[in-house]
Parts: sequence; structure tokens; C-alpha cells
Amino acid sequence: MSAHNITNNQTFKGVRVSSSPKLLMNLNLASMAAGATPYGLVADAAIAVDAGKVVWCGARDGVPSEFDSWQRDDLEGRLVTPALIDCHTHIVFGGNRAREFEMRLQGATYEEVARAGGGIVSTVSATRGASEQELLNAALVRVDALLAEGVTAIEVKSGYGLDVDTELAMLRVARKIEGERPVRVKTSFLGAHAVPVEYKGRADAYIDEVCIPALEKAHAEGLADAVDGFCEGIAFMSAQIERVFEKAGELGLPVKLHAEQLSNLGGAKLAAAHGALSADHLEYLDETGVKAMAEAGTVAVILPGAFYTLRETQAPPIELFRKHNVAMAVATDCNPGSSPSTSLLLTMNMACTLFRMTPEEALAGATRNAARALGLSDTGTVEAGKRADLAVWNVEHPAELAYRIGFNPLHSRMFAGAVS
Ligand code: DI6
Ligand code: FE
Repeated sequence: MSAHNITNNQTFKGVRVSSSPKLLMNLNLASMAAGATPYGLVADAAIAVDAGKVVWCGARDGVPSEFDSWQRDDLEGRLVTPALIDCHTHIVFGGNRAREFEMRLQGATYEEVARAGGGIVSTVSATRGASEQELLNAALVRVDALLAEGVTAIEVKSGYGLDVDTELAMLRVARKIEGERPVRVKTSFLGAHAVPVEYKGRADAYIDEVCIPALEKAHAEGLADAVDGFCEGIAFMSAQIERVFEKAGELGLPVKLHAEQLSNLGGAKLAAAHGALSADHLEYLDETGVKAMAEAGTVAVILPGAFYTLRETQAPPIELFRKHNVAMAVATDCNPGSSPSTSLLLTMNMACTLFRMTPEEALAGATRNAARALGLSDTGTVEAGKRADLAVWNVEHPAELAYRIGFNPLHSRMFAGAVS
């Protein structure tokens, strides 16, 4: 019997399907539990799943007798890992930037692209001009690509509306994804992503008149799980980000930050001072910033897709993150400009090849540490008490997941105990 026969036990699109306890057998487990290295590997393991959760896992010969009567599913020797988590995406947006890609390849500068109507501004107009249904339909195509690789949770940012109504619309669309697909969505309000043309040269006024009012509204409507910003010369300075973070603090929302992507403005340090869940990109981060993150327990989200697309040459300080025990996550940064990627597996490969992360760090980065970057404590590892968010792979060893290029060995995906 294959894993596909496991009975659903979730509410999805309003349909409640009864739960029945299951014992998954004949599998190799990479639990990715903290401290259990390498990979938390258990050969010939079993996993007991009930009511959407893992209730027991370990070596097959240690299965407690209380599970003797449970239905068994034979996974035919496949590898089971925690399902993947993409903890940094801008997956809701209008249009695309393929034309800009062509122009850049023909030698056009960023400025020329912008003058020709390209760049982030073009995504803002396309997003403002799209209906919520259009935004949702376009996002779902990209979401499906992630789910096909065993993803069960994604973070989705606003930040291509840059006016109150469209920022809220983006977050509403992000929320709707959960009703359309078996996936968990965590939203981040990213009003401080760029200065829109109508506020050119008036970034402070934009923060006061648009960003903060939009954040208050998004919070009042329950649309924001966290608050993000882009701290960079071409976006917002740290004093401006700080005002947004102070508002987040007043509203009781956790923060995260795009920091040190193109230069070092002390963004990660600022984020750490606000107890940020994560600081993301970090190519230009120095050791002081790494230490600040370590003290605050802020996760470093590594985004190799943007590094690759922008042909960046400065790698993030991986060795310093190791030295100071900063947890590293890995994410697609799916966005139409700097990382038009919907493959978390390819991202894991890039993290290894471009940044010399180990395949184990890459997998931890797309599971356990990605969960932490989203403030999710009930997923990201395979352990008793955690949600049964699992990925079943046609591979023998977990290093294969980051090793291959453009190959998807997913056999099946379990979302809160339901195969989908
Ligand atoms: N950093 C990035 O690389 C993207 N946003 C950000 O904060 C770029 C977004 C875009 O070009 O559309
Ligand atoms: Fe980003």
C-alpha cells in the first residue's frame, strides 16, 4: 500500500475528513531534530501519526505495542523528512519582469531599465492594476510549484502595493491561499519595501502617510503575522525602519528585515535589537552584526536565488554564523525581480554550491530553521508532538536533496497527517 492511501484528517475547503491513526513503516527517517546529527537519521524507522500529529517515531524494532492494531502504510524504503518550509517569499505580485531580464542581458543598466518602465515600479503598477482574483490565480501557479517539492508552509510578503488599499489586498490574497491549497501561510507586512513614484524623494512622508496607517489597518483586520522592511540605500534607512518596528512593537507583531543585501547599513543589528525572528540576505553583514543576531536568537535567512540572479559576488558570512551559532534558514525569495524562483530544492543546491553550506545545513535551513524564522514551533522537525507535516522522497540519503540540480524526487507530501 502506498502513502497515497492514507486517510485525510484535515479540514480543507470546508470538507472535514475523519482521522484514523496510522503507522508509517519501512522508511528511513531524517528527523532534523535539533542536535540529532547527522540529519537525525534513523534507518528502518516507523512513524505513528494520529489526529494530524506525529505521536511516536523511532527505529522499527522499538515500536510500542500500543500501535500494534493501527493501520500500517508501507513506504517501501523511502526517505521521510520534515516537509519543506519556504520562509521568505514575495509570491503574490502582478505581471512579470522577463522583458527587463532581456534588456539587462543586452547590457541595459538598472537605471535604463527603470526609465523604460521596468524595475520594481513596474511590478507595483502591475500589482495595483490586478484584481485580487487575478493576483490569487497567478500566485497559486507558483505555490503549486513549491507544493510539488514537498513544501507545506510558506511566508508571503506584501510590498508591491505601496498604497494602503493594495498592501491590504496583497495580504488578503496571501490569506486566501490557505483556503485554496493544503498549505500554511504566514504573512509579513512589507510596506517599507520601496518608495513609490508618487512619494519620490519623500520617504519619511511615505512611512508616515502610507506605511504606518496600512500596517495599523492590516493588523486591525488580522492580515499581518509579522512586519518586514527593506533596509538599503535604494529603499529605507535604519531610522525609517525603526519607526515601522516601533509601531510593530506597539501592535505586538514580531519583526524581520531585509538587511545587508547590497551594503552594510546596520540593519541586522537593528533587527536584533527589536528581537527579530530573522534578518534576511546578509551578504554584507560583519561580525558585530552576526554577534547581535546570535544574542537575540535571530535566524539568518540565506537567499541564494537573489545572489545568483543579481550576479552578486559577496557571499554571506556563513563561517561567522557557524562560529556564533546563528541558525541559518534557506528560502527562495520568490519575487519577479531579483529571484524569479519557485524551487526550494534548487535553492538548497545553490546554498551549497555558491555558499559552501553543507547539504545538512541546507535541509535544516528549509525545515527546522525555516520554522523558527516564522515563529512556528509545531513544525519543521519529525518528533512526537509536532504536526505530521512530512515529505516522502524517492532518495536513499538526505544529501541527495541538495545535490541534484533541477530534479524533483518527491514521492508524496503529508500536510497535518493528510497526504496531498
Ligand atoms: N530585495 C530584493 O532583492 C527584492 N526585494 C528586496 O527587498 C527585489 C524586489 C524586486 O526587484 O521586485
Ligand atoms: Fe525578499
